[in-house]
Order: sequence, then structure tokens, then C-alpha cells
Amino acid sequence: MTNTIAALRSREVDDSRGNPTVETDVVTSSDDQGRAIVPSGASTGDDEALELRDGEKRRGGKGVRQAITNVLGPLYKVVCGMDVFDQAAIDKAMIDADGTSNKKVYGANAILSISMASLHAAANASNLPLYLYAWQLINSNKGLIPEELIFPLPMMNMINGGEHANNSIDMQEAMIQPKYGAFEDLPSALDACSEVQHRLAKRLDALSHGTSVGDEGGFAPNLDSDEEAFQLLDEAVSDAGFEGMFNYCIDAAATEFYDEGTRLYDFNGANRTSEEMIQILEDWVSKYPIISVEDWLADTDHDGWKLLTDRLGKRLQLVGDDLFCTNPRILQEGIDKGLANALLVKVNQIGTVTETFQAVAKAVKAGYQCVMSHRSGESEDTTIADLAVALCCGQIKTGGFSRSDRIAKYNQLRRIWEDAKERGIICLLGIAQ
Ligand code: 2PG
Ligand code: MG
Repeated sequence: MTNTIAALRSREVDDSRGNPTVETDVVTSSDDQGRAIVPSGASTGDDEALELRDGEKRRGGKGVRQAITNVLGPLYKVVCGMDVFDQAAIDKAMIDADGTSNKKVYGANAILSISMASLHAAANASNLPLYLYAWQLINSNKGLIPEELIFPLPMMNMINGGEHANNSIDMQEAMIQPKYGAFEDLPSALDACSEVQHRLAKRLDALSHGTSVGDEGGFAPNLDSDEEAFQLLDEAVSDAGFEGMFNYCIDAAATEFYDEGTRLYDFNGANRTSEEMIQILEDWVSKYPIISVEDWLADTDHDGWKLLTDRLGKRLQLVGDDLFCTNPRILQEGIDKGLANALLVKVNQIGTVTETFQAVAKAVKAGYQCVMSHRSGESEDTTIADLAVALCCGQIKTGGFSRSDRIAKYNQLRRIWEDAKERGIICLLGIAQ
């Protein structure tokens, strides 16, 4: 039976920073519905798809009324009557109608809202949870359920800095990640992360550091140096009784403190070359269980990235976020040059569900790991939790264990875990490192 896109509703709602964003509902000819809210970043890569903002006085220029007009007008004309189960065709039609490489005509926020809402509507029309519908779509396996699924190990944000907090820390994120095999299931791994965060709060409080949180739900204290973050993590992990059971992960978001002119990084009180930055990282890696490092260097510093990958690529997961922008073409260039060994996956960097799947497929083919990711501006939308499971990424970065915009994803992962178990699917946690 055909089930086509019959109507769209779209509205301005607010994200976790109180900035406007796009929410769209897709309604099908059989009255199935899907809804999605688009996230928004603060430390954005140069090559990200364009987030269309009104630029008027209202809402500090960040209104998205034009994006909504584009959803309800031209984009509705494009997708109306299309088979809701043909995600690739829906996305391609919108990409073609926009006609630009960065979706600047209609806005990636407009296009992505329809793309994600269509996926939800199709899952509802199939009477399947989103993760299973998406898994079937990715694996061209309509009607079958997987024998096993790989659930993502959380990369949980404990300390926020950079663009995500108004504090003294230059790197954007210091995270903990349960070691592969250290916890028997996803719920106990999440429980343990939560305990570490509570212990960290106690440590920070005892040191008279602030315990207020940054944009992503990790703490945002004023520390003397970035390295102090890892000393605190050591203490919090040990206080919680999980010694040896956690690794640490970093997102430096280095593009934010890189000077294109001098090619220097303004990091921890000095201007440093790429080589000096790599030396700092090597020093930290010798002292702390750091396993994954994202955007340690700027997205344009390809020589630095090459050096970094050659020096540390065998010991560390080197994740390209701003470097790749979830863009299959840019990722391929990086693979060809031998930059990084993992892809950060952000749906709104590229702007459609289909292209996100393509980027992951390309990464997997090249032997790169994939980390599903939120944005610093998030909402109650939990689509990425389902996508992380459907894509068997093995890792997800979706903030600290506070703020409902972050917890929503962890809660959804708990629900998916339970649902998959009830269906008799073998639930694995993470990929051997
Ligand atoms: C990042 C993200 C998410 P933003 O840099 O990885 O943590 O931040 O959404 O601000 O780009
Ligand atoms: Mg990043």
C-alpha cells in the first residue's frame, strides 16, 4: 500500500540555549506522523551545511522563520506525494531542489527537519521503533530484525570549556568513557558514568570550584590548566570505586583557538605550533588513560593533522569533527591524505539522514571508527540515540549526565536497550578497542 507525504507542519521552537530552531511534523496519506527538532552547534566547521537564520533584530538575529517558510512552501512542493519509505529519494529531491553544496538556498535546518521527520513517520507507519526501522533501511533488510546490535559506549562530558563555557579551560570537552568490557550492559555503564559525575561534583565543591554546568551538561570550573581536568577525573573515578574501568576522551575544538595567519594555537597561556600541541598531547597520553582525541588541531591545519595521525594514530582514536563535517566528499579527501582515523557524526553538519548514512558507510569502509554526536544546542529530540544503535557506531557523544537535553538521549538508549532485549536481539556494548 502506498503511503505518501501528504502534509507538513513546521514551527519555531527553542533549543537548550534558548535559541530558535526548526521543528517539523510530517503527516502521511495514511495519517502516520513523524516529528523532529534540528540541533545547532557553537563550534562549527567552515564546511558545515548552512543553518539558515533570519538575521533580523528579533531573537538576536537567530530567528528561523525563513527556514520554516521554506519547509512549508518550496520544500513541501518537492516532497509532497513522495513515498515516505523512500528516504533516499526524499533526501535527494530536496538536495537537488536546493542545488547548492551547502544547502544555502533553503537551509540545512529546513531540509534536515523534513528528512528526520520523514524517517520518524516511516518508522511509525511500519509500526517499528525508530532504531529498528533505521537499521532495516541501512541494511536493506525490510521485515527482518537483526540478530545482534552494537550499542554505543557513552563518551560522557564531565568538564566543559572553550566555546561551551565561560571559564578558563581552552579545550572544549573532557569526557569519560567506560572501558570496553568493563560493564556488563548499557544501563550499568550509564549508572557508573552518573556516579563519576556526582563524585566529580563533590571534588570540585571541596576545592571551592564552581559546580555549575556548561552547555553540554559537564561542569565548567575555572581550573589552573587544562591538564587539571584529568587529575580531577582520576580522583572522581577512584572516589566512585571504578579505578581502571574508564578511559578519557577529549574534544579540543582547536579551530576555535587557532590563528590562520600565524598558524599558531593559543593554548594554555602560550602560542604553540602544531608540533608543540602534539607534544602536549603525547605527554598527557603518557600520564592519563586518554583513548580518543577529537579536533586536537584545526580543520585547515592538514599538515599538522598528518603529523598527528602519523605520530599517534596507532595509539589513539583521532576523531575528525570540524575536519570532516560529516561530509562524504570531505571525508574521502581526508581518508586519501591519511588524516585522523575516526569520524564524528553530526546529522546537521551535512543536512540529511541519507548523507549521514553515506558518510558513516564511507568511514566504515576505510576502517575509520564512528562516533555519533549531539550538538551543543540540543532539545528533547532523541533521534541520534536511535541512529547510533541503527548504525552500530559503538560510541556516542551526547553530553554530561545533567540537563534534560542531554539526559533525553541517555534515557532513550535505555529504552532501546530494553526493547531490543525483549525482541530477543543480542545487545552488545561498544566495539573492542
Ligand atoms: C563538538 C560539538 C558537540 P558544537 O564540537 O563536537 O560537542 O559542539 O555543537 O558546538 O559544534
Ligand atoms: Mg567537536
